[in-house]
Amino acid sequence: MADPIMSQATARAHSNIALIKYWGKRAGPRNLPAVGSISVTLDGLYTDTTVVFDRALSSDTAELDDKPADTARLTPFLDLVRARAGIETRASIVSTNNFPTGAGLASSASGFAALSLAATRAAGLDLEPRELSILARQGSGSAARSIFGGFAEMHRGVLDDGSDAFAEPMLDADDWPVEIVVAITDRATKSVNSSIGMMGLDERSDYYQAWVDHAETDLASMRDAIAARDFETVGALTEMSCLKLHGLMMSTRPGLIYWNPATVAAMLAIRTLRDEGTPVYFTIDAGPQVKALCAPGHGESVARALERVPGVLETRRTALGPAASVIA
Ligand code: 2P0
Repeated sequence: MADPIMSQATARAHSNIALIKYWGKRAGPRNLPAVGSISVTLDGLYTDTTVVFDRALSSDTAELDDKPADTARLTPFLDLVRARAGIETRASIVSTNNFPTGAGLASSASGFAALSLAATRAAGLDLEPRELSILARQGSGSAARSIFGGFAEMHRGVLDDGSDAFAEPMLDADDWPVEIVVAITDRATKSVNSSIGMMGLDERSDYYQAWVDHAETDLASMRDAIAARDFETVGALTEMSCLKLHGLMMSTRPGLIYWNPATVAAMLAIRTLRDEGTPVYFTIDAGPQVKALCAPGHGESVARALERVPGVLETRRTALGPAASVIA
């Protein structure tokens, strides 16, 4: 289309948490994952992003939570959208998270999913969810999953052009209303972001090939367990994928430790709750927060228990959330 003087759109995308984790990239320039992943999208954690393409701008600008943000990762991403729309106009991006940014709560997932939707709509494009997921992946691997609500699976794909590396919906949020409780143990931005943490793993970790080799088996088991609504198996696979991920991180030169003492205390508290009969399992991403996966109806009691764990600053309880959507 011809570049309009100004065009804008606002989108909301929800954060997601992987049950079967993504970590590591295939060779190539398009942010291709080395392994598939399976996630749940969260109702209570989201990013709202407004993109304005404005011919008065000489470069892209960005603001996150009312502060200027670096455009180094954003301009190449907007260039993908501009190329697709056949426009050259620069854009302003204004984004807000309703949760701490960069602290292991998947802000890049909700952020790049919201940006993908807002930027394409503002540029006059109306992409199918799969195309949007492929685009979002190029911003951040986990963002490909936040295009969808409920349970979603990200495919690693095999093609160099990334056209088969996208996420797909598995179950809607209402199909199986499991709950998530996030125990926040530190609000600071993490020291090693995920993209850097997972760079060059084949050279940096002796465990990496084993991680890649076992991914398909874990994904297949998780697919079956979700289809059967088998909470205990979903939970056990989730906890094991988390521990394998952190084993891989710790084995990476230089060893990456994202946990603090409260992280470990919360993990152990969740295991104690389980021993006492509460259906709950933990997972942890590239940060110190602990996410408790709770069977339907158990979120409140788990939140109360985690609030009593020394070092847990606060908890957030959330249901599963919807797909990314345009809100203005
Ligand atoms: C996941 N994480 O599956 C895993 C588990 C964190 C731990 O995906 O380089 O920000 O932008 O593709 O998506 C975080 O990594 O990395 C992530 P990039 P991303 O959720």
